[in-house]
Amino acid sequence: MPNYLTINSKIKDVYNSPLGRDVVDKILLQMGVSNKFVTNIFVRNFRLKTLAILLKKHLDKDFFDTLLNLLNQDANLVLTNSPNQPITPIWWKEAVFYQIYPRCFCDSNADKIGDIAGIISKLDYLKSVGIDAIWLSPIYDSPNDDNGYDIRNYYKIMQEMGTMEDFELLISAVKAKNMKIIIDLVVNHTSDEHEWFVEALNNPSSKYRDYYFFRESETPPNNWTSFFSGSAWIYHEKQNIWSLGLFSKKQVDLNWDNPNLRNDIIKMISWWLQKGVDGFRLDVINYISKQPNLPNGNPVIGNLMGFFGVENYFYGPNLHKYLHEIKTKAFEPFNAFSVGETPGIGIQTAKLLTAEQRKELDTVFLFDHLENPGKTRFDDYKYDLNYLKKYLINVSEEYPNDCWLSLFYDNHDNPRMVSKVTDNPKLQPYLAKLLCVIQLTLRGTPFIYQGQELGMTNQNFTDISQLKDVESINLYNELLQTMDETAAFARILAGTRDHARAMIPWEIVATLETDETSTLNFYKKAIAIRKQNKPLIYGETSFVKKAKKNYFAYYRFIDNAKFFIESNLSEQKLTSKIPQNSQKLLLCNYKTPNENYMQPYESRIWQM
Ligand code: TEU
Ligand code: CA
Repeated sequence: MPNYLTINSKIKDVYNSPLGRDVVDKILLQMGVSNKFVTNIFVRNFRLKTLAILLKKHLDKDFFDTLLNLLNQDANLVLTNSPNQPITPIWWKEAVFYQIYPRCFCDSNADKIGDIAGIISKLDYLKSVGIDAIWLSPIYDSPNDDNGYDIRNYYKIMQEMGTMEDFELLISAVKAKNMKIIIDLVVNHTSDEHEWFVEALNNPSSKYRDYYFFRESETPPNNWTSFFSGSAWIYHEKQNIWSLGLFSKKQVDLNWDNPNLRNDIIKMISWWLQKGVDGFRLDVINYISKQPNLPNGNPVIGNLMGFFGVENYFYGPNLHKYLHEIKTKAFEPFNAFSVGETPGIGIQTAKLLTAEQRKELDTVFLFDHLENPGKTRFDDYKYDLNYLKKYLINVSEEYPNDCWLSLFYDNHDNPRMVSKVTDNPKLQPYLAKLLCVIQLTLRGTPFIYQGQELGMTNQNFTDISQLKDVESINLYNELLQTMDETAAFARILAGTRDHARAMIPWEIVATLETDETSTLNFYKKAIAIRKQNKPLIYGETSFVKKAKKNYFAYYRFIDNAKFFIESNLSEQKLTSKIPQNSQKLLLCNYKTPNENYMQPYESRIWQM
């Protein structure tokens, strides 16, 4: 019997279902409230009905209907996690990945745009750092409204980046160095210049018409909002019709409920695998299944999340089915690796998306550690690393052996983590190394974002004209309706994606390579240590002194091979004795550890 939740269910019943727990945790995180609130014995036994009466001023009936409808979607889903099975060893669990955002990685022909030839010229460098696999952000043909995340032709290379020949050269150069390469797969939407869309828009009887969401209506067909400001609906004047686009006005969402679309996507994936890529990073892949008939978003949820409509597509009714289909029909025949970008997904549903036996995704990028509770990317605040510690302990302890974590702090969509934590330039290099230690010694695949290994920090933008990103520019214009230019710019500055989209300063790398104390050399050492010691990859993790503020420490071990990793998360000295039974200090971001305390952002790897 499926376990349906109703208005008579108790909070604890909701919290006991994977999706229910993720949704409740997400709401609390968004409000900046601890989840102790729900685990509290008194609240646990509240019925939803009681909650509805108590909170009727804030939460209407529609809120509970929406919530129950969403939660009951998974009622028939059988949990198969078997936490104690041994880990299946495989290359992508052992690999250190490196994300390249091609536009600003390396420019080979002085047109100020990074390109494929530039990437090829830096493979020796990446190899010297210890990188095993590359994830390439989009290099497909695109009008670049969103730097390539708006694809015009899945089978062509963007002119500015080079040719298909260059790309094939890149694949063989990567293979020759015994490395792997995965590419971005952007299939939640295409560019409005993609031939499918052009045809669909202009010819209502085209077979591509149903590849997208078209609606005739006086006003936007529903209240969904775009991640890049305004309505999620794009009006096409000439045809007097609307199409759905959750991102920019030139990115149109695909209708995955159409089996022909799915077949075309599967064909395209297989074509790239045939060419020799080793797998994919799947852009906003959890958004591909939309609630039928695209119902209005609940306003309470919309206001809480900052976007209207999300509950209708962040974990849609056919998500598992469609992922299973691409896994079995496209990825599996090539043993291809898949990492899903899944904004809004929590730990419990991530386990459903990545449990080995369920055959959906190999791993996912989760985002709940990128901001402190109650904060969003555009808030100007100092990130507290004690929250990162809490999050990493929780997710590490929750993940069973048949799921695998990905570990990252930086990517092309976020300001640099180092800058979020401190703006003290003297301490930033220590912090960069501390973050490096944590990323390379926990269980999970590390994804290093270009420049992170150089200790890169945020840019010193002083004027809106310096920003290029469509999200920043749209948001700035939206903010001007309610605040002055100075206030609007301050908000944009806190969160703009352009911080991570600065050219890599190759001219300083030679100096960093010869400087023994550089962040770059520290990364090289940390990666080498991880590779030489299997317990750091597959070993058990046991966290210690969890309650000690500003202190993050854990053992990684297989049998008697044991490592101890400890970090001071604060800018102050922290009282701490050198661990007993420590055999050897493998790595530390200070010259010599003090017997009685740790220095600001000090981090150490001990062999026990
Ligand atoms: O990002 C998806 C996404 O939802 C966010 O993580 C992103 O930070 C965005 O700014 C939301 O406010 C992916 C890509 O990584 C991003 O570069 C693209 O712009 C986006 O999808 C659309 O393809
Ligand atoms: Ca170039």
